[in-house]
Amino acid sequence: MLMKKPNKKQLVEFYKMMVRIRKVEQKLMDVFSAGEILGFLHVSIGQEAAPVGVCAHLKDADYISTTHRGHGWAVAKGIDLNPAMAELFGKKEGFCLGRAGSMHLADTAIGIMGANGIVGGGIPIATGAAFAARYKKTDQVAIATFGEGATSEGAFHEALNFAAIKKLPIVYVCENNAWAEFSPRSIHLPIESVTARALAYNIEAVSVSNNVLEIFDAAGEAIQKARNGGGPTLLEVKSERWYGHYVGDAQQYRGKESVAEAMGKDCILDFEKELIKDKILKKQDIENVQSLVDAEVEDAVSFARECSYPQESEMLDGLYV
Ligand SMILES: Cc1ncc(C[n+]2csc(CCOP(=O)(O)OP(=O)(O)O)c2C)c(N)n1
Repeated sequence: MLMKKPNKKQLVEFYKMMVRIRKVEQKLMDVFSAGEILGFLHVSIGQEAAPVGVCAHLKDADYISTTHRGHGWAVAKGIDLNPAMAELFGKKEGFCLGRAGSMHLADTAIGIMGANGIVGGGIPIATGAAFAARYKKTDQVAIATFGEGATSEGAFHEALNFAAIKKLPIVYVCENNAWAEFSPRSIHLPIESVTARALAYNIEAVSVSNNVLEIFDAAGEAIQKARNGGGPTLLEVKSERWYGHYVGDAQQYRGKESVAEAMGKDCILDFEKELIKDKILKKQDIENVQSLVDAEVEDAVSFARECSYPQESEMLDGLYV
């Protein structure tokens, strides 16, 4: 099955979405460091291509489960930046009334079932959503996103086994960024690529580089196959983690060369160069996109700042037991 190539309008949209994710997270790093956001924050700077290439094929009704490093996926799935930012700031006007924050950010109205602080925790949730879609005979698909570290969790193996047996409409997207918390891949994974793990469950697996167009093609095929009843696929993206595990982690355990090497691989800059070379965008268009997105992000932060914190008297609202 050959994927239709994205048209000019789509290419510009991909670029804008990647820039939006980058700028949202750069801003988050600033406001977090200034103490405006509490808790932990994990950014995916350097990994923007995967959510954009995959979510370009999704409808609002399709499901995704994300991880502690999931802002990019929520943005690419179409989350409204204002209530999302309010949620990250812990404010009442946030999607989850300020109770979820970064690690549980959700918007179920557009299929974002939530980020997850439990490594591998979102994988069975997305698999359950895919099972529900199959049971109800809808044409929805589910996407489970996770890092390579999560593929050593039992939940990953149980979910893949179940999805393969039931031929569920799901795509497992592993962002293999070579680090799991403070551990390099070489000490926690006996293989370089996680595709072998899917093949053990008779699940087709594809590995692509951190290039939005390659990801768009591979994801398109996998999603179309899932919608047509062809069952699950595992898509591995070889991506780069630029910053520490969380914002504030100085990466003392990681050599400077490794950080410089990762930062030397910029999926946004690479795409920008391609778009200029192919005369899709001019330097001026790039600047326009950048300032437009800057304004969107500033608006979202101003909105969040003006929102209110939940009151102590509301603390038990929404508790069922
Ligand atoms: C079940 C569980 N074990 C351990 C942790 C602590 N922890 C948080 S993130 C992380 C590493 C995850 O690595 P990976 O899945 O590769 O995702 P990445 O951080 O690279 O995006 C670990 C061990 C946790 N949150 N949950």
